[in-house]
This record gives sequence, C-alpha cells and structure tokens, in this order.
Amino acid sequence: MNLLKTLRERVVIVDGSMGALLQARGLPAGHAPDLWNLENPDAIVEAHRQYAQAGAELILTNTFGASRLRLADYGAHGKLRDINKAAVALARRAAPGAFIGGDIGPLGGIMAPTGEISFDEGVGIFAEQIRALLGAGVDALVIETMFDLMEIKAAVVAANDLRGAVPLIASMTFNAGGVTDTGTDPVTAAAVLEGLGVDVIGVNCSTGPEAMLPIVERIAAATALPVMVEPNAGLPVNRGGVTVFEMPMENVASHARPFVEAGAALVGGCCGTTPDYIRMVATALTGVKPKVRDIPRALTITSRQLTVPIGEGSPFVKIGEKINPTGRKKFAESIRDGRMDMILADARAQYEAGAAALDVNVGVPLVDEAARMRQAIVAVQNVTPLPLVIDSSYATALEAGLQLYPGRALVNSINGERERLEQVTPLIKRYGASVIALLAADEIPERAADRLRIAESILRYLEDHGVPRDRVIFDCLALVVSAMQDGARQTLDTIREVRRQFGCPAMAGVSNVSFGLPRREVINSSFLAMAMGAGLDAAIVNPLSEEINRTVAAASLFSGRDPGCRVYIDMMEEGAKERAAHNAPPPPPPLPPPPARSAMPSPRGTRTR
Ligand code: THG
Repeated sequence: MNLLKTLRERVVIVDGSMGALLQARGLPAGHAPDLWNLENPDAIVEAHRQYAQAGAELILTNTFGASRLRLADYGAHGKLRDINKAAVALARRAAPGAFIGGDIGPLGGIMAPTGEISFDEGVGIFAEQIRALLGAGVDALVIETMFDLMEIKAAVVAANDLRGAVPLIASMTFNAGGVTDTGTDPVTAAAVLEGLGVDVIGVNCSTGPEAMLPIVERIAAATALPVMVEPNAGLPVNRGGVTVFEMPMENVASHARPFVEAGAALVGGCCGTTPDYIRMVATALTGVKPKVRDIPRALTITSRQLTVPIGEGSPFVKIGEKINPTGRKKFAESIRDGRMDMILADARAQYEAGAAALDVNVGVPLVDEAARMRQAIVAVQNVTPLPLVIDSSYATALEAGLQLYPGRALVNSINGERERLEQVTPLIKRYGASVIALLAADEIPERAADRLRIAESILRYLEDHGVPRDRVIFDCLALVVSAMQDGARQTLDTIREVRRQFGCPAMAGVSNVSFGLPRREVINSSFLAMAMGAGLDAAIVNPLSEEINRTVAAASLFSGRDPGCRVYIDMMEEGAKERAAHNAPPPPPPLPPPPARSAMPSPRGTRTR
C-alpha cells in the first residue's frame, strides 16, 4: 500500500521523539544519536518497536543528522552510507508493517547568500544522504525541522532529482510568532513547497500544540496537499542546563482531533513526545478520516516573507518595471560597473510607491548577466520584502537568480518558441517557479486567434513536461499602438479569451503601448483601464506614476478587486490627509523585519528529534 493512497482513506499516525527514548537508554549527552544505528542497533530497534506498538504507521529512521556536515562533527562522515542504510534496515526490522520514512534534518550550516553553502553544494549534501536512504528502500522521504526556505528548497530539489515515485514530505518549524526563524509565514511556505512538487507539507517541532493549530489551519487553507503535524510536548523549558518538555501528554494528545479538523492528515509528535503519547493520539484518531478540502489552485508568487496571489478576485498586481536598463544609459552603466546603487534606489522607490512585485532585468550587452543577476537578486531582497520577477533572455541568468531566491519566483518569460521552452521549462519545474508566457513565437501575431493558438501549444508543452497550468500567467502583448493599431486592440480580446478558455490569469507590460507618442502616461493609463475591464490580472507598470496608481485603484472597483472599495477609499483619504499636512506623497507601507539571524538555531546544534 502506498502512503499517499492511504492518506486519501484515513489519518496516518506518525511516531514521536527518538531522542527522548535514546537518552533514557543511556545515549551520552553530546554523542550523535545517528551513530547508534551502528553502535547500538538494539536500542534503535526497540525504540521503533515501541512506537509501532503504540500505533505509529509512519516510522521515521534515526537519521536526522546523518548528513555530511553533521557527521563530520563526529569524524563520522566516512560512515554516512552505512549509517543511513543501517537505519532503514533497523526501522524495517522493528516495524515490518509500517511505512518507513527516511528522515532528513537541516544540513548543519547556513545557505548562501546569508551563509557560505551554495545552492549546488546544499543540493549535493542532501543528495548524498537521500541516495543512501533511497538505496536502502524507504517508503517515503521526510525532510523536517527546516527553518530556512533556501535550505528546504535545496533539500527538495535533491530529493526530486532522485526519488522517482517515492513520496516526499517536507516539514518546517515555526516559532511562537507563527513564522520560521528566517521570517517565513505558513502560507508562503506552503506556496513554495507546493511549487516544488512535494506530496505532503508539514509543521513540526518548535512549539507546543496550541500554537501549531493556527499554523496547520493556514497551511490547509493555502494548499490542497495533505498536511502533517508533529508538535513538541509543549514549549522547551530549561532545567539546570537541560532542555525538557513538560506538557502532560493528555494535553498534547487532546489536540489530535482539532488538528485533523484543521486539515491535518498525518499526526505524530516531535521533541519530548513518547510512545505513550503516540498511543493516546492513535486512540483519539481511530477510524478518523482526513477532512475533504476543496482548495482551488491559484497562481501565487512569493518572497521569503510575502505571498501575492494573482488572478480573478485577487487585488490587481502591479509589477514594478523600473529595474530594467533598456533605454536608460546611466542605469545600464551602473550595472556594467557592478554597482547596485541605482537598482537599490529603484527597488526601494517602487516598493514605497505600492508595487506588489518587482521585475529584475539586468540585461546589458557584454556583461556577465548571470553574475549581475545574482548580485541584483540578493541586493533587492535587502531593501524590499516584495516577490521578484526574474527577467532575462538567458537561461543561465534565470537559473543564477533562481538559485539564490528563497521564494516562489515569477520567471519572465517563455514564449511559443521551441528552443526557449526547452531551455526554461526545466528551470520552472526544478525551482518551483511560476512563469509568464508571452503569446508570441518567432513572430508577434496580430490577431487574437493566433495568440490563443500559441497559448494552447505552450500549455500543452508545459503540461507534457510536468508543469501544471496553475503556474502560468499569459502575457497578452501590449503592442506599440502607433505601429500596430489593430494589434493593440486585439490584446483586449486575447485577455478575455485566455482567461475564459484556459482559466489562466492574464497580464501585459503596459508601458510598451505608448512608445513613440507624446504624453505616454495618458495612453498607458487608458490602455490599462481598458485591459482591466477585459480582465487583466497583473501588469508590468511604472508604479511611480500617480496616473497609473489612480487608474488601478479606480478600475479595481469595476473588476471585483476591491471589496467594499476599501483600498480606493484608503488611498484617496490617506493621500488627501498627507497632502494637506505636508504636501507630500503617500507614506510607504511598513517593511517587515529582516530575517532574524540571531534567532537562528545554532548551525551545528546537536538537536535530536
Ligand atoms: N512583457 C513582459 N516583460 C516585459 C515587457 C512586456 N519586460 C520589459 C517591458 N515589456 C516592460 N518594461 C518596461 C520598462 C520600461 C519602459 C517600458 C517597459 C519604458 N522605459 C522608458 C523608455 O524606454 O523610454 C525609460 C524609463 C526611464 O528612463 O526611467 O518605457 O511587455 N513579460
């Protein structure tokens, strides 16, 4: 029986803390629990057996720290394969009827750009352990206790490269503030992980069950995927230098049903939980079925700390166009020189003016675009929390950006050309990005019908290559109206039809329409209003233009994107008050705090599950 099939029928019970049992059996403080797979196998078998007898149906191998850097701390990296292989065999021997999940914890270092470990190195470290676990025949892979999107992304990419049809569970740890220690909220985590193609999204460790309940609810509302929850036995307490978990197990187990009602389909325990606790959970959930959740899959883009949905009923998404050297000599020079000052100023200004996302294009002839893209993606994230649109004609530059970007990026762009699809589709899939699909191929079709044919062939290609259509936003082509008057008009029909025929959102790069004509803002705003009337969901615009901002605010009233006219009223009242007081532009929205580095768990901690 396959784990994912089982989850459609009933709740699956997961085991509890391994560390608690091993310490009780004499594991010395500071000794790697993973080494006991070789040194004291009977203790491991006994611990697994106790959990299986208590009712656990998914048993996690004793391999939380059995990866290169963590084992190296004990001089045991040479035994990596043996430790992982032995762990799977021991779990299988202890619980022959259970699903065996190969357990993968944080790698014991910090990923770039915050730390020193590059994306490829991270993938390599995870792959080494995952290869050993898969080779030993696990029924699932369980990546857990992750607090950094960049790191979980590397782990998931490594798993996806190797796992074939073996199910993948990816679980993050949220602190008492409801975000991970690097600032990611549950909805954003769910969007990124779903983009990467995991099978189950989990929450484990860090807090007791009460604080986890709302996190499970938020994940379950953001994704249709099954949700796993493994609470600690309350919050950690320090007793004479030893961390203990003291919540009575009745109090922990009483949350089992509320977890399932909130959307969890797998329930187990983390630090401090014991077989007795798992038995109480299993009893409470006997015969309980997972809740049927009807969550529409919608296109989302995220940064590390923000999720922006794009589509029908969501607010119109203004993507800032300014980080683009086309037609800007000084800006292009700054990029050529490797200076980020102008990019940062534009990023900040567009954020303060209310852009919901930022396009990042550093395409200057004869520069190393991949290197500049890396620099720009890192720099922009230091001054705004906005999701980024990674924009380049070169697949190498797109990949360079995606490898340093923790969120779910939007890639700008693919089109109907075979070569471009072949280059960019694997990147979208690998890094879990969403993508802008331009409705053009070797030529830009004038007629809507021809653009729709391209849309259809792009979707067919993507779906054939494992990219579902809920990742795709169609760029309906805002053509230069002075050059192609009917072409620009056909764009409006294209917007209506791509949404109707394919259910995908529609966007356009608005400022294109006005090239060559005077008073461009008048044309841009007017076209934008008409396009929003036809159903446009997002646009690349100049967010510093007051005319554009007013047009979006007003047109949102007529397209179901501003319930109760709240945004419009706030914008106009705020603006009026501000102008009266200081004769100044509207204030920026507040900037969320940067990732709390000091709050990061110690990279080489010896934490055990
Ligand atoms: N679709 C998608 N991506 C795109 C476009 C699109 N990316 C590029 C472009 N079109 C959208 N971005 C811009 C950015 C700037 C201008 C127009 C479109 C522009 N710039 C001024 C100029 O060239 O005169 C210079 C601005 C300045 O000096 O600050 O007009 O359609 N997917």
